[in-house]
Amino acid sequence: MAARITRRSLGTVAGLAALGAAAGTAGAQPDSTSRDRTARDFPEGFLWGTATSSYQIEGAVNEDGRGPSVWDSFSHTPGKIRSNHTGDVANDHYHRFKEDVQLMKALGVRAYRFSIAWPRVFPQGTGAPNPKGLDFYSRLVDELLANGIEPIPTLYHWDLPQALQDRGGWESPDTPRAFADYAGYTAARLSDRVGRFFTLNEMAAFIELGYALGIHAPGLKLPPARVNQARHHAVLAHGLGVQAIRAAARAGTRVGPAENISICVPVIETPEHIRAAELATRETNAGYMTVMMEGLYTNGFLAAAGADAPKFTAEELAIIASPVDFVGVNIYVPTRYVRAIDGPPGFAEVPFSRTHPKMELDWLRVGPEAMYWGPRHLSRIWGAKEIHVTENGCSAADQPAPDGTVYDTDRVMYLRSYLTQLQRATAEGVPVRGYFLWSLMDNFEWAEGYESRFGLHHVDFATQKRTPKLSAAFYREVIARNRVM
Ligand code: PNW
Repeated sequence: MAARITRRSLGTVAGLAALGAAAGTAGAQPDSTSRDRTARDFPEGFLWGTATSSYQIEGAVNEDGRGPSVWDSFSHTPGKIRSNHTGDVANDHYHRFKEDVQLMKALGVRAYRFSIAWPRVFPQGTGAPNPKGLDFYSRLVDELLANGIEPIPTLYHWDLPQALQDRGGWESPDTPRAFADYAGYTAARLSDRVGRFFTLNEMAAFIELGYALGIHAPGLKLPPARVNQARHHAVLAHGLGVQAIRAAARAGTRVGPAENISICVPVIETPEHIRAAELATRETNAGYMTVMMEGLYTNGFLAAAGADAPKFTAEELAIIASPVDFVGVNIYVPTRYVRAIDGPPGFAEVPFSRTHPKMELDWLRVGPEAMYWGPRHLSRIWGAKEIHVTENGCSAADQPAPDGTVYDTDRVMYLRSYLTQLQRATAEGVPVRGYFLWSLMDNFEWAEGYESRFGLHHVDFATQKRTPKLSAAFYREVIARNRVM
């Protein structure tokens, strides 16, 4: 019998424990008879996971031979990060990873997406490897496997070795090659236990925010031609990385990107607006997903760039479009709503209403249907055969109640509405196979420091105490029952 949850018990920590107990007992049985199946069920074997990244949680920035990254430099530059926070200690995950694996186990996740810090493996970016750095990830992999959780590393989540930045960073044509060498080296040493790798996380974000807007590391505001070249090097790194991993890792190792696509949502779901949304999605991702899937820069992209277009060769385009085993996409927002228009380009943007709901950050506009249209566009526009939602989640103004628990009803509402749309995609046959909730716990939210909280677990950064929020109890139920709850 599931623990009985009363209105009174919900108001206490014991109440949250009771919610957990329900997931651990009767509630843990997925409904299996067809009579019980409803429009809320996910396909059998759906891969439920959670996600984090190295610089956001590890800390231990000077330990075991790790070299500095662009994020160390950036966060130590006064005025770049809210309250001048840094990732020096972060969640101290480097020392507490076993405890954190137990948090995952309690959630019931089947997979964990984490990232490997390049400057731990190659402190100078290239040259001599640092075996102690890779050893940390090897121990993490073992701990996950011992707890029945599949480790799925991302090879680059923005912490570029500072030594490579000093030689031009993503503006340098040598950086994609250096990434491929590091990716091949790392995959070769983990692929006895790791079967899937993601290459780079959100090329669109680290290039636009770091090289054009200057609000992320390395803090540059470059003119368009140089941004376009850096962007080209990022997608080239992805392609070279795919090839290097295939060449170096155990046969059968699977690999794909973890990109943040611009999702254009049809303002009304009529055939003509849907068509417009597809055209708009292809065009607005031209520098990233489109070139990776098609091996070409669209005419629209090249025309808009004009003399600022990146320099590239046909051979590079073929590398960028190296076949992948799956496509990972981070989905937070409907990037834009679009409608059909007569004449080129066939779509027009519909502005957001001033009162369009958003979560705790300005860019976090709520639009659950992005979770349906994102995967569906990948499948319809580019024929993606296996899709993973590599991130989804939100920050909220979490306030621990007097009992210490965070009752993040808004995050639960956000997740429930997005998962409902993801379920819709699976029910219509869109091949979405996995979902990784961002994030396991509150962490260093880049320029927002620790003040913006995305976790299923609240973290008290003074004591490093992790406490499950209401959303953790919610996600545990979703996973246990394999359905939207
Ligand atoms: C992603 N935007 O970043 C990253 O992959 C994570 O490291 C990060 O913590 C998470 O989402 C939450 O922000 C993004 O401005 C940063 O649209 C900015 C945007 C999107 C994603």
